[in-house]
Amino acid sequence: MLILQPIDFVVYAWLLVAVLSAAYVAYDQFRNNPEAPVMKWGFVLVTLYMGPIGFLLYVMADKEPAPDTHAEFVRPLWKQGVGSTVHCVAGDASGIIFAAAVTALLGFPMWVDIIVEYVFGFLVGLLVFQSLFMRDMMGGTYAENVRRTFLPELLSMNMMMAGMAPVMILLMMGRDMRAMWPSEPLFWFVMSLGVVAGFLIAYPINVWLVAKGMKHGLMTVETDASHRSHAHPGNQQHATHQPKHVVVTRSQLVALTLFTLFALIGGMFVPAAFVNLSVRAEEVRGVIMPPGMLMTAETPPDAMRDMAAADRRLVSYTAPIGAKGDRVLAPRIENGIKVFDLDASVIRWNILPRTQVTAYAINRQVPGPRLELTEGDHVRINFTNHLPEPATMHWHGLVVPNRMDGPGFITQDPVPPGGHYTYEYVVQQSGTYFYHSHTRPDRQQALGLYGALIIRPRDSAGEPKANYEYVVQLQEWLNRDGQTYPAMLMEGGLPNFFTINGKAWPATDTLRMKVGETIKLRIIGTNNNFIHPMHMHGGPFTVVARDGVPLNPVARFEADVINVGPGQRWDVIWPAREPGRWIFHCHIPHHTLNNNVEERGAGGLTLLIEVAP
Ligand SMILES: [Cu+2]
Repeated sequence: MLILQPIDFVVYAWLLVAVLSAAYVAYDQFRNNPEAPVMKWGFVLVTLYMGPIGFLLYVMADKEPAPDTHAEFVRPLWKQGVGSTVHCVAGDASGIIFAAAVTALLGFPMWVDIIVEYVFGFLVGLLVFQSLFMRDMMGGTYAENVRRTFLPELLSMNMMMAGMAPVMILLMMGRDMRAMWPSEPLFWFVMSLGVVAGFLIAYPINVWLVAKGMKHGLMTVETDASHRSHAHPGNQQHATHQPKHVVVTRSQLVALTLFTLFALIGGMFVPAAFVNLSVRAEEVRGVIMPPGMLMTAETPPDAMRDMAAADRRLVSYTAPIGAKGDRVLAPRIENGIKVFDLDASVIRWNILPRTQVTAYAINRQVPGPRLELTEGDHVRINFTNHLPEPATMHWHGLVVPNRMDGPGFITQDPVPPGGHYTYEYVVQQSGTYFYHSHTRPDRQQALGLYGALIIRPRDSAGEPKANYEYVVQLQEWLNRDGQTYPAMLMEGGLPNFFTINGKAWPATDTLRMKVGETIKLRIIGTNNNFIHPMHMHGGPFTVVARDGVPLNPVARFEADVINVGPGQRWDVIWPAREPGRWIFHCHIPHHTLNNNVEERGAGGLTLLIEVAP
């Protein structure tokens, strides 16, 4: 049992208490309490559904406090109302919960679920719990009991569903849609909360029905041997056969029926204004949405899956805290072809010593491995997809045969989970490039599917030289409460962590050089959302290439800020002029914080260059 959300502690505790409470109530009812069998079963089921609340109701309203005091103890009207509601909830909720589980598994849209749940709850309540069980006590034929209990059952069920439906709909289709799927404990917790709401809403009308003799509350089974098998209503005044002074008028019943129908329709259909009831449980099973995402009645399930957290239950590897991405991947040479194997999977990755993200990674690192190539190379890249969704790889900026280009559904079928695709081409260019997923890149690239392609020219004579070289890959992350969502520049999707080569300051690399030496930074906009104005302290750099293409000597220019847009690459050469600690950082200050916290003077997109004299 993996704890994915703080609520999970509550869920597991609640379900455990519910099972233990129900076990106790079952033991005590059948062992000690002189209650009618139908009510014994009712309390056991209701305690299973309502956990500690069911246990509380049992002890306060039905459990005999001392021998031979049951009839007296259960006489007050409020307790009789509890008994009547328990009876109703036991039948109706059993039907509703069963129908909810089955309709979810059968793949019906949510609006069909709700209607099936009502019908099923009503039928189980009427045909099983009211008519069948009560016949034993009230006598008469089954048909007579169905007729007699139809109206009270209808009124009670309407109120029950009026309370249960909005709670189920709004919580099942809220942020954490694990609640949509019956194999998730959260589903049962939400059902539980729905039953509690239904119980509260249905309680007043049950009190009235009991007071008017139209329903039964608690009963005491007489200990006198001659009456042993007969149950009697705890409150004799509220027997089935109405005493003469209790008058229920036709207009009261019509008004009540209309009122409960109105409440029912409101409870079932008002939530439709807020959530998309055409969603089927299997389309969104297990997804957890970022806090603050706008979800309306029009939000399609595809959009929900797109923005959902990477599923931590699918993590196949946890990288060591100090692991680094962008490792150079050595090729196999087969018949003169450079062969690389790229494997995408879900991993846990530290962007800071204390901060882990759930990442879509290539070869278990973020960024993915660096492919160092030379102009003219014939390369073959075997891509294997171990992600839970289809993916493809795109070679950003390279001239390749169209079917090697990678946009999913456009040049190729996306590689399904567990599938493979072989990309093969001759490298015709040189410079700074990168690769990234081109199937749902808004999601997959944001979760980490990218890596550098560094291509040397066949003839490097004309290339501007530097003493050192360093690749800078930018990334934005949305990581909250242990969940990693794909960062998107929209409501609920804004990033709170930022990384250079998979690490946030102060975990980013420290570069070391001496005064008079130069370093070439190959800056890559591997991020999805922001244009990052990358700024160098300690004097300007010279921009020598853009998007992999060298600038003519006359076109090179000096600057100390370069705007790096998503997908853009800049090669810059910086001379170390003065000794000391010089930083290279994004000039949007929020991007140099870690979840809005400054650590050791910065955060996020900050790199330190230590220059020795
Ligand atoms: Cu920035």
